[in-house]
Amino acid sequence: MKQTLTRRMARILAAVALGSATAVLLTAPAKAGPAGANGYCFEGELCLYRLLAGGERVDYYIPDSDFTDDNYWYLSGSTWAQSYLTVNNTASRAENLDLSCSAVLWQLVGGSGTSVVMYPGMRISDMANVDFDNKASAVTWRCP
Ligand SMILES: [Ca+2]
Ligand SMILES: [Ca+2]
Repeated sequence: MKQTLTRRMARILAAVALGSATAVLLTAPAKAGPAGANGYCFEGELCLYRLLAGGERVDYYIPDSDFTDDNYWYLSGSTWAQSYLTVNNTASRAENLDLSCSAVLWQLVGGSGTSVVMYPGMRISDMANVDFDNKASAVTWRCP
């Protein structure tokens, strides 16, 4: 329970940090990518993949209502670098590496339309199996 609350607080703090960062960056060039994304997929994150095997990926730790301003990361040598490829409507594989919260993928920007609930630790090796290939446009989280 404590861990869950701590995690939820971390999400809230990250969202607040994102809000202030956005305000500061209003006059600067937009930097594509969800808050905290770096191409590395760690516990607590939702990892989306563009292809069924290998290829580009992107990691989400907090809610993101719009994938159109998020870019994938690709393996450059031994490190992940930002790709020009946009996440919106292109993800074909997904892993929820959060072991206590469910990630909900949404068909439409803003978090509406059809959705797919990814329970803690759940992996979908082919989003076509749940009729969601190249559809994801937003993510929210449900924590116990
Ligand atoms: Ca976004
Ligand atoms: Ca979509």
